[in-house]
Amino acid sequence: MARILITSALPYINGVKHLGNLAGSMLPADVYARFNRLMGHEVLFICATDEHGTPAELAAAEAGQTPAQYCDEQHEIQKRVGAGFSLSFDWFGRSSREPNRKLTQHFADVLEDNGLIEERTSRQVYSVDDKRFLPDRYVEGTCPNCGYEKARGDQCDNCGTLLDPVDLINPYSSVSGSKNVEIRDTRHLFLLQSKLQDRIRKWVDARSANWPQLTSSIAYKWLDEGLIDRSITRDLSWGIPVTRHGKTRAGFEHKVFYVWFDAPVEYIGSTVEWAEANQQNWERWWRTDKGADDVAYVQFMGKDNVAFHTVSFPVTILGSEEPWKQVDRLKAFNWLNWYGGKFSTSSKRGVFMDQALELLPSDYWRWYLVANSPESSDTAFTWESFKASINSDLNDVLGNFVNRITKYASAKFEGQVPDGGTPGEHEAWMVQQLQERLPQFIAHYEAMEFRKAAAETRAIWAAGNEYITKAAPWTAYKTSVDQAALGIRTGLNLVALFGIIAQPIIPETAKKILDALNIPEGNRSLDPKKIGEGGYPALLDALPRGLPIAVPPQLFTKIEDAQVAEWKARFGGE
Ligand code: B3M
Ligand code: ZN
Repeated sequence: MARILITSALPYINGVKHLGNLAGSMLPADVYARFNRLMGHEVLFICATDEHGTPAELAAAEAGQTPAQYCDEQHEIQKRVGAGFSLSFDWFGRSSREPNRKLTQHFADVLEDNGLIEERTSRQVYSVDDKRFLPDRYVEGTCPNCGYEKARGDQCDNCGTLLDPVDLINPYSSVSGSKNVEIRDTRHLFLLQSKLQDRIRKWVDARSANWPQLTSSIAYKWLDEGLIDRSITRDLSWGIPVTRHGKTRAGFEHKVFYVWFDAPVEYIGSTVEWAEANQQNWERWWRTDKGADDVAYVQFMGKDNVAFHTVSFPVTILGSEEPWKQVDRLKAFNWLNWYGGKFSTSSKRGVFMDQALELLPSDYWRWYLVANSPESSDTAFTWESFKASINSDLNDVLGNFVNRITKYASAKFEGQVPDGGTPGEHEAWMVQQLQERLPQFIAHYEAMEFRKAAAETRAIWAAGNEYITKAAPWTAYKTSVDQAALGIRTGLNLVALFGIIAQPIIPETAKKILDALNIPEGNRSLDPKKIGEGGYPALLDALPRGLPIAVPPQLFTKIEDAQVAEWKARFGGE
């Protein structure tokens, strides 16, 4: 049994996330956590809301709330929506809580002790009309790289370049719109990343063999460009106060740590929250001197977050010279687009997580988003492919099979797993299919190839359909009840297996199936040993004869053209 620590990129607090955000970090992380639990491993799955920084302040101001009120409310909303999608976090924390504050201040202290932080005077955009400095998104203007006119101070949304607000052309305040801005001097803490350039490269070299191409190419692009010292404090009031050895740092009374400095620390902070709430030990997951050296740590995120996790956060961790657990495998995702373009809150393009749950059960979305995961390239959500995938994969291939077999068992075999019959060539064929496909299914998950894992899941369901067509118990019943019993018994065993392998992606449906078959909680995992060696008895004859079974409640309903037309009008299409 392995110990696996899984973190998803922390959803930012400023509003409910869209399906693209879900598909690119939280959902695959959840599927991977569920898969590993299915294999009997010890899993700790951690997430949190990322609550600091200018976007939170701006969103709170727009909502007419203080940042603290706004974050309290939005955290609850995101937590509820995450639960609605069956995201099985062991803990969903908040970067604004005490553990993250303490840890972040601790890292700043040790980094400074190690000569990696220094105070510097830097030039910042100052708004004369707003009487304040304008960090990050508080200032907008024209991107010096691509000419996009609404680039934010910290990053251009058009070309993706990370920016320094003073580099913007024609800057203006996003608080008031005022163009009456000037560049003034202000003191900030700088993390001397350039000093760790060689160490970070060696660290990446040692790990990148375990990383998908997308991850390592981004890491090397950053290293090749050269690491520059960066400011890790901001002129803001909402955030983690800047201290030195426990006391407010002189001259930094109105400053806080930069959100990207504290956000990754919350992976640890959230684990501390979990440990405190559950009388657990967080150090055995995070301190290699306290048992964490046998943990496999896997991170999930969209491609825009990769540089922060392969370069910036490692600077914090390695620079601390403390025995922190570091990431082993990092799975990054491309974009899920909405038809040809981007999801957009302002122009009501695309479905957001809360809206999705109002339309259909979470498993429909989970299935589609995993089966079409933006793994090797950007992909597009379309209602047409969504409908096709749900109606075919879930309704026809899985739902109908489960329904047909359980109904027939209820009607003809007193709602029990029937006895009788001798396995023959059809059963042998099915065993062979499973012996071929189940190891593939496991291998795809272990490689974190989610599309392939979903395709293999479907292929196993489809093979079951083919088996039942060959065995045709309904026809056999007319001449031999024993022969029919064999087909239905094998079919019921397939239903159970289908439910078991469906758990990572469609957990609600899987539960309905396994509950209907009275499979005890302890028997819902997958044992790789049984696959290779067990043959027919282990794979297709595991349910006790006479076990009472029920017809599960209807698993899926087909999506109609009329619904697609309505949703297209409401959420946008091509
Ligand atoms: N909150 C994701 C984003 O808003 C960011 C991830 C933090 S992970 C430590 O782009
Ligand atoms: Zn740009």
